[in-house]
Amino acid sequence: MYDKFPFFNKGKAIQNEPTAETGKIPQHVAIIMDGNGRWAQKRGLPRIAGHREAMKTIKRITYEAQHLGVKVLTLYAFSTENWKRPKSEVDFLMRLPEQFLHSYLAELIERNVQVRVMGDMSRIPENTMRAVRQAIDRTKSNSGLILNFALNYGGHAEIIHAVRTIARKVQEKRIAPESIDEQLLANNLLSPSLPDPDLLIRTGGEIRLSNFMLWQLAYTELYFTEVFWPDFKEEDLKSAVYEFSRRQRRYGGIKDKGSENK
Ligand code: V0D
Repeated sequence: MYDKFPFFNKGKAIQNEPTAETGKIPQHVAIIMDGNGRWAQKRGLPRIAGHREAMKTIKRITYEAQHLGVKVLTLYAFSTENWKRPKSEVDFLMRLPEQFLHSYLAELIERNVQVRVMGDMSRIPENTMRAVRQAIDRTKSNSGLILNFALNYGGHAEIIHAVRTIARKVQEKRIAPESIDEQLLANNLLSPSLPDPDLLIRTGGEIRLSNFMLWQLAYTELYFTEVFWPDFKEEDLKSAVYEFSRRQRRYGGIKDKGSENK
């Protein structure tokens, strides 16, 4: 690994090492954590064993991202489509936020991580919400990495929600239709205060976005890997970040992001 990717030379500063300052480390990494059920089935375990293992990966990857200088990590934990799964699996999944926070919140606080959530919270069970709200509250003034969980999240639903909010303001004549632009729409999404993801990682071998952050991913570098999420290691995150920095370097000075189609 260190031979293939000299940037990550066991912390030794070498030329061209990507840093948060030179812009080669993605500020915002979003991850579709896929392959948990298949990871378990491959081992003859129930799917839920994969979800449990997935939480350990979240913890490890959060700290590695922080170590690399990533500022925001958004994780797709539950999509609006996931309600179609068997009730027993949905019930199990809904207990994971509580379990995750019970196991790791103290350590996240110690490491100055700020927990956030984006999605439609109206269908999330009350005890789950209580744990989530407490985590958000207890980490809200932390200044380290933002760990943003997409929970009951859907990209279409997010855009529809933004459009409704804007339509209401137009109806009330508080804004003119002509003043609706990209910035205004972005400001009404569920991630108004976050930069767009620089890098999207999808584990588990599927090569699609599955309704994740459709607006925000317009210019994001996409990275797909066959590795199942429970098997995704610190080295795999480094590989993705290395690939990102390589693509950025090739673009360097020629184009900036978003200029291709303008
Ligand atoms: C299962 C892989 C952490 C994806 C990761 C309810 C599917 C493990 C959380 C979590 C899930 C959410 C909010 C929060 C703290 C933790 C989580 C769900 C599923 C869906 F504030 N893992 N995790 N939430 N899985």
